[in-house]
Amino acid sequence: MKHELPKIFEYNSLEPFIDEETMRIHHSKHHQGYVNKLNAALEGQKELQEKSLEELISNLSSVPKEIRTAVRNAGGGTLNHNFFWTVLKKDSDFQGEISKAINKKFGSFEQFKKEFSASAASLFGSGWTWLVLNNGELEIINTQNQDSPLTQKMTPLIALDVWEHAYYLLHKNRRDKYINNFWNVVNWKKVNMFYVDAKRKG
Ligand code: MN3
Repeated sequence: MKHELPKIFEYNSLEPFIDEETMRIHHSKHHQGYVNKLNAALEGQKELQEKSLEELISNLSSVPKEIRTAVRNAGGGTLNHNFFWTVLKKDSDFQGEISKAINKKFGSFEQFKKEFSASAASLFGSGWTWLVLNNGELEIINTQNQDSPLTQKMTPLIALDVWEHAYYLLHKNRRDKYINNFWNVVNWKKVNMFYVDAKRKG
């Protein structure tokens, strides 16, 4: 089975916080590129093609060495973007169990945003900033390149793509402006769903 680029929301629906042109290129070129490279890497690998991408990325050591790096990069790139789009939405209020858990863990919503933003700003090179559930605890982590928290047995709840391609068209080198805007497009309803789900599974 081939992996496919998921259909997502209208490219202009996160304006003015994330612009239409960035969304178009990010989804239809960058994300599509990862999907294509993943399918190319899995060519002829019947058994691996049957597995879900989550399964592959959670167990990279079970992927044959010759294609492990390709699966890690292109598979991670595919999965990370699949996830990223689902936690983006305008006008979503900080809500639910996740809001209580964040307030408890970080002291306040403002403090959480401050720590997450600082983590994203400090990431050197290309990568992602995440809010994850790690052994039942909320944690902010960075991953390099297209590495996924799943590989480290952590469950992603929020993702922020801090590759330059995610903000350069609108903000040029100003990653801080992109990070500030991000807080206007977090889909808290979805994040809460992922949190409740992960908690239930333990
Ligand atoms: Mn990206």
